[in-house]
Amino acid sequence: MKKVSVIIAAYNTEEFLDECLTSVVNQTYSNLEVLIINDGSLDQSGAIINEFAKRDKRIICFHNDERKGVGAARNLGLDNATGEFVYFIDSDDFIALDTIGRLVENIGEHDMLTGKRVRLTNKEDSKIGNMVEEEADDGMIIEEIEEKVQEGRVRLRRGIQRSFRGMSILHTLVSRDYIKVNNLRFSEEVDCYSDLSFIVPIISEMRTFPFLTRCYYFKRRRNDPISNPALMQSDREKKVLDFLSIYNQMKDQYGMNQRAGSYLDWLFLNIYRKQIIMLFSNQGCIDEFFNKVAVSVDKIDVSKRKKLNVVVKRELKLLRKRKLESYKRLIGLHHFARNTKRALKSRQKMYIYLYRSVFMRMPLKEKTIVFESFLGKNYSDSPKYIYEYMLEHNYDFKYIWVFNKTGKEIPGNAKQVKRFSLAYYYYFATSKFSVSNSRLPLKLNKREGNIDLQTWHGTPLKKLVFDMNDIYSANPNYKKHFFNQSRRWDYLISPNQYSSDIFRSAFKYEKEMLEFGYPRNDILYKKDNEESIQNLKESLQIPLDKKVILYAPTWRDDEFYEPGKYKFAIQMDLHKMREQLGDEYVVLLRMHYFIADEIDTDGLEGFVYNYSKYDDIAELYLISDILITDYSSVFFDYANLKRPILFFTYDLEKYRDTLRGFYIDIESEVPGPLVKTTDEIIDAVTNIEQVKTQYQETYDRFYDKFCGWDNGNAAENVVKTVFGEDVK
Ligand code: C2G
Repeated sequence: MKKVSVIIAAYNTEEFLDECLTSVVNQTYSNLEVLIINDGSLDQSGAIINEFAKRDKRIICFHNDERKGVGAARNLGLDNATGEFVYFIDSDDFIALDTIGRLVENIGEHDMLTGKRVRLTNKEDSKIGNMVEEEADDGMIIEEIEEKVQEGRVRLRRGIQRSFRGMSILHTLVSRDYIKVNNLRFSEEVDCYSDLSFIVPIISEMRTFPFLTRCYYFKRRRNDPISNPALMQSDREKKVLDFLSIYNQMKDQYGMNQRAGSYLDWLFLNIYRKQIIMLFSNQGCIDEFFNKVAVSVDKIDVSKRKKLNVVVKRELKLLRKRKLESYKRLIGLHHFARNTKRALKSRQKMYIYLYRSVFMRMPLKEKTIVFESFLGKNYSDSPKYIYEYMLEHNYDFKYIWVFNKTGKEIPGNAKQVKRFSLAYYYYFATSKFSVSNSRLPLKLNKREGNIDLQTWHGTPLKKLVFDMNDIYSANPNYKKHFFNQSRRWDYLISPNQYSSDIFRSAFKYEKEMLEFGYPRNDILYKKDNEESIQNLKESLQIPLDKKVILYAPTWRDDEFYEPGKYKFAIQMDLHKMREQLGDEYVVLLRMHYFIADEIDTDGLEGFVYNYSKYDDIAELYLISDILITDYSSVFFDYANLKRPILFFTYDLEKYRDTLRGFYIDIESEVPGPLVKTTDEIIDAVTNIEQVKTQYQETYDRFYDKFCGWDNGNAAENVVKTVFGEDVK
């Protein structure tokens, strides 16, 4: 049984190491030596590696005190490897259980053998766990059946066109003799593309690159390029500089070899189109980089690249002739042409084009404010109360409200614009102020002079953005986008000290925090009286002789049709509740604004009222005698009313432990019982006075911690701070 040296360089990958190392030590092929190089990690990676090493003698660890780079780390692994074969895996990836075994069995006389690298988005990770096992079992059965035709399953990929282009040293079993004879090493001068110095000599040597089907390596797409970027998520400048340096070096050394030369040129042109042009047109670093790029362009064999696009051809020519000014003009022209072409593709693209090239150049209107709440879904939340305070106090501003459906009946004479209409872009480009309770789309840019007031939309229970672990989020770009979008906030409203602390860490927010409580909760202090409540009940057509239970749950990250459209099925038996509570109570249903499912209330008329589409939940709080919720931030607001709250947490374990993680201990800190069944709900409602007494102390503590800043004046304080007292 031949020994395989598995080489793993690790730098700050504590979240993923366990999965990576588990997949290696549990390989069905056991004759391994696992060389792990902890390259000066600042997190718990070192400890995790040591833990594994304690349990498995095949693991050999190296700890660098300081980061030396992935090239040096892998070379250290190579220097210490003793196996017949070497296999590289990244510390944030993982492999199927039979991967190494199948590579060894099938490598035959070849010097190397590779298999399929599957790219994962974070969402898929949980599913893949099962798939790896299934694939492995399946793989082994087929192995037995196909033993005789094994050789046939090694496909030879021929020709540079298909084989070398996506080549990576990851997931490739290489004979160590071959590495020694050819003196293959990783570059230690660059961070990105350090494996080119390993790969290019191979390409110059080999005609074909053997590939084994059904042999899997899972490559993770990391989702936190801000606090913990993967190497290839480094900034574009660094990537380009590293590339140019290693490209030049390789081209000088191996350029005369036809295969290696052509591979390097192909790679250069790819990076030129995808990275360098972007660097020049978006970041405008032409002066700085022009000569460096030109030196590399000199090394390209253009005569061999017949299919080259005319535009790129012309650009390369100017680079070769060192005509900086003409090159700049050409890049500008191409940038313009590209944008115009894009603009003509759809109405939205045209609007964005006009937004960028016309509206953003118009003067900024000092006295205009754009308001938006819950992505244009309704007229509600803190933006509503800030707006109404300004109206009532005669502030001298022009107001714009963004809605998905315009024509809403709202006080004042605000102009209503449809979200993503031409007017929307116009007003966002030309208004000095914006007030919103969630992020603005990435395509809206901030201008000099713009002031953004971010109200946010709740005290966090569920972990947010940079406090969320890396694994369960819907979109791998979520953290990066969030970071960029939140850089434009100038003021952020915080409802309590607890939230201020979390916003600082979870949003990496460093600017001014407005610590006055939530404007959206002012109404809970100003209108908590019989008359207002009665009026509201009448306008909502709720029977005046019944008490009201409000059920307002949140959404589940893992149950969706598409981003922003989530599923929800009510888990309480409303018919049973009607039987047992119907004489005294009615139920208001209020789904989260992400929920797309229509709730079926057939046969429950007169008992269940669905107010999921109602604008402002604060008004529903006011008329409710009991709130039932789950992990939604609504209970932090509702607690201002000091009325009873039940937590219907039938899926607590999954929600807390798998999906999100909480900031507080829900079992001991929340001001009401956690109930899991309809019977428990009915029981708690029937004995609500007892529940109140039982939770009095917890409630008081909770109120002090989370509601202490709310007193009915938040809107006033916020408005005076941000807009001064500029009244008509
Ligand atoms: N909301 C509502 N109806 C619901 C749930 C929520 O109107 N059934 C409103 C409330 O104003 C609530 C806000 O939407 O405070 C945020 O809802 P959450 O359920 O807390 O969930 P999410 O939108 O993920 O925001 O820091 C807070 C977090 O960001 C939570």
